[in-house]
Amino acid sequence: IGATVPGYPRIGPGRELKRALESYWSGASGRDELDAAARAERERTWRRLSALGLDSVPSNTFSLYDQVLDAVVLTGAVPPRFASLGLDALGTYFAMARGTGGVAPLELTKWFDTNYHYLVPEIGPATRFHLDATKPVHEYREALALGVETRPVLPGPTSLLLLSKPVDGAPDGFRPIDRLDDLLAVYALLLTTLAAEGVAWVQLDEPAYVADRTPDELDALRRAYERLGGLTERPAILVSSYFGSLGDALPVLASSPVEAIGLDLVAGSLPPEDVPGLAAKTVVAGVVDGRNVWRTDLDAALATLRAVEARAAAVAVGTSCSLLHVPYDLDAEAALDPQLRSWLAFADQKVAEVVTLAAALRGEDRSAAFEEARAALADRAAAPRVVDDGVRARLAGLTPGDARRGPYAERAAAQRERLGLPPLPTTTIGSFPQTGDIRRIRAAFRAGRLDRAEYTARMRAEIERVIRLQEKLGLDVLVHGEPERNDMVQYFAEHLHGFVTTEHGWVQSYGSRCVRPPILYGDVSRPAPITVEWATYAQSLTDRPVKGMLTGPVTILAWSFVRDDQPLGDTARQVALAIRDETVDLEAAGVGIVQVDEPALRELLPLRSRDQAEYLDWSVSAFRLATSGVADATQVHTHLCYSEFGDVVAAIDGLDADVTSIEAARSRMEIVADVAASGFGRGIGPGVYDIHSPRVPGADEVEALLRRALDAIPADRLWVNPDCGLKTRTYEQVEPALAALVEAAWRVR
Ligand code: THG
Ligand code: ZN
Repeated sequence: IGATVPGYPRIGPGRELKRALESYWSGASGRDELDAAARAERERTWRRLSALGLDSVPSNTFSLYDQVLDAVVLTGAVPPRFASLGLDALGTYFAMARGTGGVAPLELTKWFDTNYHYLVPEIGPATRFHLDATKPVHEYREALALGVETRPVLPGPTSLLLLSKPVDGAPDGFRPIDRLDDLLAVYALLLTTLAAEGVAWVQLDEPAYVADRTPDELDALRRAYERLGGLTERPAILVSSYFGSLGDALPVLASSPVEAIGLDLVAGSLPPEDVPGLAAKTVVAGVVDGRNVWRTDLDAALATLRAVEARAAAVAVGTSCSLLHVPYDLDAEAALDPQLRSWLAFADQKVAEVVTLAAALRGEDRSAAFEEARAALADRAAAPRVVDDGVRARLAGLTPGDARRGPYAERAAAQRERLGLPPLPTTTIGSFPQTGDIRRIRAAFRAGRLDRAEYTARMRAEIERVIRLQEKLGLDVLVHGEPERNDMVQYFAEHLHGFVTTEHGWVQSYGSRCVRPPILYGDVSRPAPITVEWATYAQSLTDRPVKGMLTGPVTILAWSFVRDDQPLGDTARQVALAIRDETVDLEAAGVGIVQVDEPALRELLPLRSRDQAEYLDWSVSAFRLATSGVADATQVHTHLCYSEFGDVVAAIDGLDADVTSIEAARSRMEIVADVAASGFGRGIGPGVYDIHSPRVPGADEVEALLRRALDAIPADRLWVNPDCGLKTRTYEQVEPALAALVEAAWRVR
């Protein structure tokens, strides 16, 4: 295999695919334009990866929406509600991704601990699997016609089922993995088909096995690869893993008949020396970090490769995971300062590192590249701009008391006195709809077409409009609406020291949606107040309390590229201090409620349960450090945006926020009972309507949800709010929905 990567970005270096998709969906362009854009991106990728010198180039890593959705089509597991629409293949595909006229799309969920989201297949006892190998076969031929022999990449059968959910109405106890044998028949046919095409190697991804797995699930892995490995007509099989160590799954694969195993040696560790069967396998050693943007320590990576060589029949070199999670090319960042640039590697630079390492491993002289890497690493390690002695001293001087507030009962009494809110207070999560007008004003200001005074005046006019609307609707705790922010993490990163932002560093989040994660390279501090001016202006307009809105330290880390030269917990405490400064300044400016959102708290939870307690410890401490600088009478809110709380319910309590808002509408308030049963004893705002859907709820419906919530939560601790921020909705939807929310709260009061 030599030098390779498990995957590569596909949205296009200039987001060409995003534009082509959105244009196609809007009806502005047709099928031919979409196909041409997709073909161009595939061709560009294969030519680029060949030119950079990979020995084995992947194919089928392209997708019009999501690689797991592609596998639904591959295996025929299209749920009947889409199959029965009578659409063509592409129409059915996008219906599963985005829904259509009353038919709900597949559920979108987190791809392991990354910021990518995949579509969840729905598998039931009646799902009829059948092979549709059109896409991988077509891409293989397409690349071959360009002169590039490729290795098709596909989700492995066991991970595909473990990432699926049972169809609605499946019998109790049914698990998608129960259907493994039927699915294996399809994969067997797939491998035979690929062999007939002349495919030499196929890559089957089994990342589900870097998380804790039951003996039963390990046995499924064993059965899968005994069956597929035992086929007589098949390509050589590379089973790829990433985002951690395979643990008990490694001996299972090593003793199966597959030819090669891909290991993540960045998030995971070197395999033990005595794994039975490993000495007969090729190991594709993922020594170049596929998820972060730092230049690789080539000496350390080469040493790791030599250690793998001692344990395996052959070693190939790869990135730790697909490069989907990093931007394309550092060379596109013309404005990036040269010193920082010399420390970084984006996808194409990582491919070059892989090629260099493979050559060095073969004994070729690559000393110039190694020397350059050494010099850049030494420069980074010694760079004054990475270290801020003031921040270090401040952290060193912290005591446990600095992350503790007074007893909740005393805080609650002081806040009641100060805020004078009614029972079941009504509020929103923070953002109001981002109209085209707001986006244009921000863009004009960034481009220098609007001066600061004019920009401030326009933003203030928007804030005033949003405040008056909330007063008219009768909400109790108001927000300024966040018109000045694009992406919340990018907004804070732009205002903090220790971060740099990119111009073109887009990374796919889901479908055509991208984010541009900031790069956190040095000690973090806050040079000046960030949100105080907007919040105090909003408060000056009204007698009702206005919440100050901030993003928490864990979320800022989760949605940035973080430094790898110190423990994440240390970085979190630095960010926490910067946020803490902002909360204290908001309080001093007369803001009585501060909300610090942590929507990504669940996202960074380690995949292995043995690592989770340590994570929850530092993440919860960072939040508390960020929020404990204010007086008892200042009310601290937080918002967490997901509905799976099982693993973190104790941590929510540990955050010690006075009020926590959570997603609850889609589960019809079931989650509230779980939270109450955990002993949670502070204010809670279970979302009473689902903002992810354009549907407007009625007051009766919201009232019923509130009455259900009151079964578990006493009236003096229940808040009334939507599920999440209103940024993606329109005013036509938001106004009647909030009116219904306020009306329902009045009835229940
Ligand atoms: N910010 C960041 N990460 C996130 C979210 C976020 N990860 C989880 C979740 N929210 C992902 N959701 C989205 C939703 C919308 C968009 C991206 C991620 C989106 N992006 C614009 C686009 O692709 O057109 C670009 C936005 C911009 O101009 O900055 O719409 O909220 N960091
Ligand atoms: Zn949310």
